[in-house]
Parts: sequence; structure tokens; C-alpha cells
Amino acid sequence: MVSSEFADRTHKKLVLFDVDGTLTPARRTASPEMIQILRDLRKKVVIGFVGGSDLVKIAEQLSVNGSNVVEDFDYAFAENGLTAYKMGKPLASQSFINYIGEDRYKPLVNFILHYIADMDIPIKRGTFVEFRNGMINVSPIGRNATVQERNEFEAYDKQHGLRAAFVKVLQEKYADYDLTFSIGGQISFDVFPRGWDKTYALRHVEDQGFEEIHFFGDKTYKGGNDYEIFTDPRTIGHSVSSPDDTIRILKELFLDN
Ligand code: M1P
Repeated sequence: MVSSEFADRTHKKLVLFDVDGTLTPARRTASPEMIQILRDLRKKVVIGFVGGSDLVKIAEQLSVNGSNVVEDFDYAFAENGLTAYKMGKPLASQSFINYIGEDRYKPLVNFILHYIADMDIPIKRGTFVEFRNGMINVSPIGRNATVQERNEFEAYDKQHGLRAAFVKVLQEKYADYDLTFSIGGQISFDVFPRGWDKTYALRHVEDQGFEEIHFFGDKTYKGGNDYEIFTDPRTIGHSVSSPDDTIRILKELFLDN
């Protein structure tokens, strides 16, 4: 049985969304049309987001006039679900540092910083390693890059494969750490224990009695950070090319009938 908290919905279905490239353009805010579609959708089904970023950044993208994003969605999953809320209330979570331990983390981060220091790329900014609850995020240009600098780095990386080469080195050197390295965005990659990809969020919802769990994402190809949850047997996956494509499919499946 689906929780009585959701008794007002017409369908006992859960619809989960990736954020960047699915609900919003990369690292940008959601359009007024998308916000309206989500409000309409929430009257019919239970909705949630599953983002790789931390909650502060997702809130910047999805909050409307300072609204509380963990209340605008029934489920809010940041950092792949390592930070999780249901109806505005926090759910239990684990942390990357507890899992990996200080003794193993230190050599890993030292190696990453040395590697970035030795990278010869057109420009560097700041915040090369972002330490989050459920993962670390590693960026050769640095997370302080502007939107234009991000776009330029992304294009440069497409040509030179910098992140892919970096990840390969880390996979080999730290094979015994059992980590996943996921290139989900424009300027960085995420590092987290194996299994802590977006399917992690499903453990919060799989026993909640939903008839169907839908997932919408743009990086659904192998190696993309939506791949595991998109292909998971517990979800019905939808691969989208942009937020407009998400709107189109939502209308077709849930709203235009
Ligand atoms: O949501 C996808 C990714 O978005 C950001 O990536 P980037 O800054 O490289 O564009 C990061 O928050 C990353 O953790 C996340 O997976």
C-alpha cells in the first residue's frame, strides 16, 4: 500500500527526475513552464528528483522565489540519494568519509591534487575537490568556473579526453578501494563507493508500494550517471534530450489525458 501521505494522488506511481539536462539546462534554473508542469504532475502522481549535485546547488536550480525545494517535491534526493528527504523530512543517510576512512581518503585526495597540479589545461580556477556527504567531486578547471568557462572546458575535454584519462588512472591506482568514477556533468567527475550511484535512491522508495517507478534522465548511456537507475529493473526509464523533451513526454504519458 502506498503511504497515506499520498492518498490525494490519482495514480499510485512515482516519477523521479534527474536534474541537469532533464529538469533544467546544465547548472541553470528550471523554466516557469517546467515548474508549472511539475505542479500539475504532482496532483496526479508522486514526484521526486535524483541529482548528483549537493542539495544547496539543486535548490538554487529548482527553488521558486525562495521556496523550499524539499517541500516542492515529495522525494528529494541529492548526491544520488545519500542526502534524502520525504515530504520535507530527512531520511537516514551514510557518508563517504565514514565508508572510506581517513587513512584511505588522504592518499587518494593527495594524489588527485598532485595530478591536477600537473595538468596543462588552458585555464584553472578554484575548488578542485569538493567534499560532499556521499561523494567527492573532482574538477580539473575547478568548481568556481563561470558558465562560459564551463562550456569552454567541456568542449576542450571532448577533444582531449582529459577526464576520461584521469578516471582511468584513478581506477587502476585505487582498484582496491572499490569506487565508481562517474562523469555526469560538464567540468568534473564524481567519486563514490560502488553501488552509491543513483540506484542508491531506490532503496528509499522500493518498499513504498508504488505500482510503477518512472525515471527521466539525459545521461542514460553506459558510463553516464543516469545509466544504472535508467536500466534498473525497478524503474521504467525514459531517456530525454533536453528539459523540453521531458515536458513533451510528461504531457503524453501523464497530463494530456
Ligand atoms: O548532475 C550532474 C553533475 O552536475 C555537476 O557536474 P559539473 O559541475 O561537472 O557540470 C556536479 O554537481 C556533479 O556532481 C553532478 O554529477
